Amino acid sequence: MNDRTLILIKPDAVRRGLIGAILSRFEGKGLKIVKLKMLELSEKDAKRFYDVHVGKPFFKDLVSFITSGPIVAALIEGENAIKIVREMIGPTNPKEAPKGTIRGDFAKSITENAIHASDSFESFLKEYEVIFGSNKN
Ligand code: FUP
Repeated sequence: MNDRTLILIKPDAVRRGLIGAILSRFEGKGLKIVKLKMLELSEKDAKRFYDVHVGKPFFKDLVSFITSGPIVAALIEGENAIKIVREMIGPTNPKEAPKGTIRGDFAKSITENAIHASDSFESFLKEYEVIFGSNKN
């Protein structure tokens, strides 16, 4: 089955010139990039995107970081895409992320951790709507 997932290359990774290096990992793994967009998230969309974290101590810093500059969003397709891409990005905290994972190789801190990827089909649907929904260009 061809599954889909959504990744965001976060502002820290865009600022450090890592767009190509990160996207090429997905292509190298045989996954297809089927939609691609560079954008700046509004505060409203950032809060919708991360609504599961509302009320957590890191929420304010998370929203302020993700809106701090351009991001790159990609819709990625392939068998078991959600699971495979989560494995490729590694754990949230880069200190726990092994070398060879995207966060292990590129992330600087738990907030500035280079990349996001959907962790379930339900998250994917919500995140896709925020980034590529019908009211977006
Ligand atoms: P992940 O799905 O791996 O991106 O992790 P979470 O959904 O748990 O967290 C989303 C984002 O919140 C992380 F990418 C970074 C931020 N975060 C913190 O800043 N501190 C924390 O303790 C946990 C998450």
